[in-house]
Amino acid sequence: MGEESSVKLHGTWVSPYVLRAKLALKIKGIEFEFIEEDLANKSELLLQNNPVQKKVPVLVHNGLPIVESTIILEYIDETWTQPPHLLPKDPYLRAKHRFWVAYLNQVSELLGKIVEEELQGKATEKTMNELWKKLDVAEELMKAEMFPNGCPCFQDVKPGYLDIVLYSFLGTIDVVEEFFGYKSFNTERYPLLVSWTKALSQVPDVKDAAPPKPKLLELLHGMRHKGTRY
Ligand SMILES: N[C@@H](CCC(=O)N[C@@H](CS)C(=O)NCC(=O)O)C(=O)O
Repeated sequence: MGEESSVKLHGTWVSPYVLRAKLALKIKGIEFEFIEEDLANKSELLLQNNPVQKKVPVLVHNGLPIVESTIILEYIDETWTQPPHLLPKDPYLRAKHRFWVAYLNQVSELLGKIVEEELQGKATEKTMNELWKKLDVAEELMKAEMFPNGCPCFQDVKPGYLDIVLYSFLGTIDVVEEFFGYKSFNTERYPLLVSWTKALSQVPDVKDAAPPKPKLLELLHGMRHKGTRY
């Protein structure tokens, strides 16, 4: 399945959730058409394909829409069954990966909230502390549980489910921090998370799909001017 199938991805170049789907398709070597959406003026096709959330990403495979980035990643892995596999085979390991992905989703939402708060004035200390505390837990407990032997390396291994989700929001945190003028995501506090993110940023598929920093900074300036993300 998949060889002659039609694969379309509705998204925006800047969305971390869309980046997940893009990366999964690239890593699995699946050809796809990317449809850039304007979230301030959503297309009829997007509204038809995701009438519940009206959000991107939406993957349309042979005319069938699939929504929610993590569900899209699992769908891709289950539909195109050739290696590399995004999730491990072992059910217990799969469960662990899913658990940490669900946790990272909470962190990613907090980061989105901080950007929104910053654009409207200043992020509250409460939200900021919540973010750093959640990352502290990831640094300590995800490391102990998933990487007791050190940081993952991508010389011979392709990024998988957990890597994609982590990179989708931590990959641009340095740009966000630079723009808002702080530097808390550092090696001293987050040795695993920082080196893991850096290792991922060197992977060719990731380099290809990641939003360019200057374009991202320009967008943040425009958003600050408008006071909102969309
Ligand atoms: N939980 C969703 C989140 C998707 C999401 O928040 N997408 C944003 C772009 S980053 C969006 O489409 N926003 C449009 C809106 O909220 O109207 C996922 O993982 O796919």
